[in-house]
Amino acid sequence: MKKKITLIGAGQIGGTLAHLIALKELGDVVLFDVAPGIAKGKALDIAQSSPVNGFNVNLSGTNEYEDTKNSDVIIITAGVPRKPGMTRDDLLEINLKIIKQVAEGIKKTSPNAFVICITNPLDIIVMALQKYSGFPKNKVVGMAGILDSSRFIYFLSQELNIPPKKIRSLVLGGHGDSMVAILGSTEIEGKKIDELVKEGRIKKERLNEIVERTKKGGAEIVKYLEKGSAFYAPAASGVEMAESYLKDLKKELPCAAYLNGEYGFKEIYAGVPVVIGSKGVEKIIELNLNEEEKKNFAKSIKSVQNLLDSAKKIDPSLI
Ligand code: TXD
Repeated sequence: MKKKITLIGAGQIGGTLAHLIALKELGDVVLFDVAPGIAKGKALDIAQSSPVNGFNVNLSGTNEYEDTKNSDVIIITAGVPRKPGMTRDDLLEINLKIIKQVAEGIKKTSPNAFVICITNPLDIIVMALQKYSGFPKNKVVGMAGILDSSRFIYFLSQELNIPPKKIRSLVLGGHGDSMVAILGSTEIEGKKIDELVKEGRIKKERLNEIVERTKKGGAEIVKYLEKGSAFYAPAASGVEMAESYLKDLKKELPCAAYLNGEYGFKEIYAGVPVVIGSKGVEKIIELNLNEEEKKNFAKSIKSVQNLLDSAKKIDPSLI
């Protein structure tokens, strides 16, 4: 039985998600957008490439939730990007309203779906989505950590001239300037990064510069594009999560997941390593963080909490 994957938001990331999912033949794709022309146009355009790339999945576009019913996976990118002069709180207010609308739509039509949220400010929007939809907490997860970790690994691979696949690392915590690169778990060809520092292959100062560049990874792309934000790497990251669920791969992936005491925090979503399989978020992996990592992780959670407090002022039903 072919799987059904609904993409709520057919913009830059939504369109790229649809293309990648079609090329990997993960399932039939329904693109949903309040601007129906975008959804229908992108679905048809990608579908017309099927003879070239040989994939055999159906793609359609709509602005009716009825057309998305009984989806196995829903990936949400619906929202507005931050415009010049817009504060994070302005963006939060607008995207909270949008995600409430989306939650209403999907809970009526696909109550058993695995839901991957991408819309920013990610850590809060994914939390609001879970509350508004009432979906089980292990079936609602945020995409950010895979992207942040991928950016960090890419920068390290460029610096050390080593293929990205030979580098393992994790960037955890909130999806913002307070994100935490877990250097204690960073390995280059099986060697801990600290050993490379000791060997003089990379200076500590240079490593710290790469960590800072990762934190600003999204802003760097925005600066180049001028209009819009990153979408290829975010889409690739979302597809990895969807594939792990659909194929029960039980991959260990850094995602924004609901903490219920793990890492010492409760009732908050934050970027942590999780196992994603056919049951959704099947396990939260608790790493042995060193003292500095613990401190930075706690700081990152605090920044998420602060934004959550703003969200609760905007919509008291989130309390
Ligand atoms: O790592 C991450 N999580 C981030 C997330 C990485 C990059 C981008 N990040 C955020 O994803 C970004 O700040 C946005 O909040 C989302 C989507 O980014 P994208 O670049 O795809 O934005 P677009 O191109 O503006 O697309 C958003 C679409 C657009 O077509 C709107 O018409 C549609 O969302 N939209 C809606 N669809 C359905 N329902 C409603 N209510 C709605 N409102 C807008």
